[in-house]
Amino acid sequence: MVYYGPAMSGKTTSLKALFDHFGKKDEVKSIESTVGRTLYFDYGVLSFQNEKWKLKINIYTTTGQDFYIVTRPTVLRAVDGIIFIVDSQKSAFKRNISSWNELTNYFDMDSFNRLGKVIVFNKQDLPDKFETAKYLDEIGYHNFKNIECRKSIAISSEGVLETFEDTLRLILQSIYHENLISNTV
Ligand SMILES: Nc1nc2c(ncn2[C@@H]2O[C@H](COP(=O)(O)OP(=O)(O)OP(=O)(O)O)[C@@H](O)[C@H]2O)c(=O)[nH]1
Ligand SMILES: [Mg+2]
Repeated sequence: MVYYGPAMSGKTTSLKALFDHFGKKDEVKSIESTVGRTLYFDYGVLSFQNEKWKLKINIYTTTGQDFYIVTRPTVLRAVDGIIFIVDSQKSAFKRNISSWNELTNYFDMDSFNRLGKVIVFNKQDLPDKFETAKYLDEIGYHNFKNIECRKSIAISSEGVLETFEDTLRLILQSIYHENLISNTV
């Protein structure tokens, strides 16, 4: 799973809040500048298991800073699910659009549709937010498959776990439909 989105939208905060929920905040590895901006990525692993199965999920963020744009396709290699963190402030509207267009350009339509994707309107605690519908119209949301959206406040962990669960469900549904998981009893 990869957290993607424009600079400063809350990707690192979301990933850290997720790991904090599972008591694993200390296990997140970050490559950061001295002022706390993501240089390359943040990375962590979450594992879940019962008697029958074991699931290991590698989770990354990308850097939103254009100076480091070359690092983004590397992080996207072999991705199964994308959590797209939108900065909901009006002032960030255009940057959210460019970031989405950049993301879709890394894939052909079939591969992109196969990925589980959740668009997250973060920073809901702030005033001066744009309408989510306006953003979704602009990116042609209804043309994409395996996609959902929700809202979050990453600084207080609101919506972060739910987003993770939605993304995981979309990924597993997609894998199931591709017959990569067999329905054995
Ligand atoms: N008010 C508010 N601030 C937030 C929220 N989520 C993140 N922030 C703040 O936004 C700033 C950027 O957050 P980061 O998580 O570092 O953003 P990022 O997307 O990882 O940024 P880059 O790695 O530089 O692209 C920080 O000051 C966060 O505290 C939120 O839900 N509400
Ligand atoms: Mg970051």
